[in-house]
Amino acid sequence: MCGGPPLGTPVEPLRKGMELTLCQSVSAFRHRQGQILCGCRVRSQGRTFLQIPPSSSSPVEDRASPSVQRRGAGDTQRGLTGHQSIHRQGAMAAQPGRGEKPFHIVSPVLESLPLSQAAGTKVYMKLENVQPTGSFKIRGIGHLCQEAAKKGCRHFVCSSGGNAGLAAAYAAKKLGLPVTVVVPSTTGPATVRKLEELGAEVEVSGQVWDEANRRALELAQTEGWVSIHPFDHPLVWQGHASLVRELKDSLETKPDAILLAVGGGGLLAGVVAGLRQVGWQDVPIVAAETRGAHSFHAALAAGRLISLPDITSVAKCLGAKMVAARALECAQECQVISQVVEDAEAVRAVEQFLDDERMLVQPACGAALALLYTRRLQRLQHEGWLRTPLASVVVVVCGGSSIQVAQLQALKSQLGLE
Ligand code: PLV
Repeated sequence: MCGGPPLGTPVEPLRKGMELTLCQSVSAFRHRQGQILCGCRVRSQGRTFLQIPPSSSSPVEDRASPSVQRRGAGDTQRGLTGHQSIHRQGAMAAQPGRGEKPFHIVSPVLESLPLSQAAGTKVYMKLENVQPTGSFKIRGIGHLCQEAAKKGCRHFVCSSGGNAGLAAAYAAKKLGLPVTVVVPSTTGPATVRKLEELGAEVEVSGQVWDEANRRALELAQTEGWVSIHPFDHPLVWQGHASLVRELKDSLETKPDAILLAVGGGGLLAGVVAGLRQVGWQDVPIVAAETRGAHSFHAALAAGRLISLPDITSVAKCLGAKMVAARALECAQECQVISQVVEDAEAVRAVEQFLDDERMLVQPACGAALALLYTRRLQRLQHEGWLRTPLASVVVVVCGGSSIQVAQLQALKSQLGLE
């Protein structure tokens, strides 16, 4: 982590009525309405500045050291230990494929009229819900599994809220290797069944993902077993980065923002890696979480990694009590605007999206869609964090397989939405 000015150092207000303070360690700003907004670190005339959103006139000088300390690709990560580790030196430079076909598909990019109407700007959907196993996870997890197999892995073990496990099971089946998926008790029986149908051995351990992950790490001590982390690994980010390269290929112009959901931060890290690869690192990212699974928001507010006491949100697939350290680094490298939505907003967004686009996604994905349906973009524009007018934005429809119509109904009743 870089050293930053002490917490509370005043900076010039962006707009009348907003009280901003620099957070320690990360280039984040706080203001009254509970949002966290981050600026890019930029260099000018030999000095480092925090670039603040477009409508603000004066950049704020960052008195932190210009060299941001980053964890090297070879450092220890959660999910890979000792002899089970894949050697990750230079992993970020590796391109997926290298003569071998990845497991994900090039997903469609479609303009959505209902979402565009709701957001007041052209909205493109990157449809990751149509990937094998129903979410973006196959991009990064598939890539990590392929690389691990090349290095002689004999058995995968993956902790998961559901979707990472499904991706690992799918990849393992393709690679002809056994896989154990450890899920918390909140992962429903339908998902466990799908995992078993894909040939995975399923173990239920703990009530939240973090507890399941502890068990997976124990199992990963077994000779020949490799831990497939659901979000905290450079090869996972590298695999997810393909999503942005596809966007660059299919969109005529650079979008004015990318909207996505954050759980442990793997998707965020992948999108940031992809933005750098295609030269789009100035595209702001709006990162959505649900309240009760808002570990990224909490970390930005504190300027360090924070462990939430519990996961109380219904969006269990966003339920990592602590995000990956890389997620915080991403907020130093790009403009990342963190937004917390209520469970009810995420679930309503799931239902509205089903009506509008005839696709059923998990509340984890509903969190990103809720940004559009609840006029958050307009608010961010009004406050100067996003440009006005916006030409177009992309929402990553991250999908999720752990949802059925009956479950959506149950969630609505649970949240009093009927
Ligand atoms: N879900 C992980 C972690 O769960 C899993 O094991 O499936 N959208 C969907 C549909 C997801 O399944 C997830 C992650 C995310 C978004 C968030 O992605 P991340 O973790 O890369 O930020 C506990």
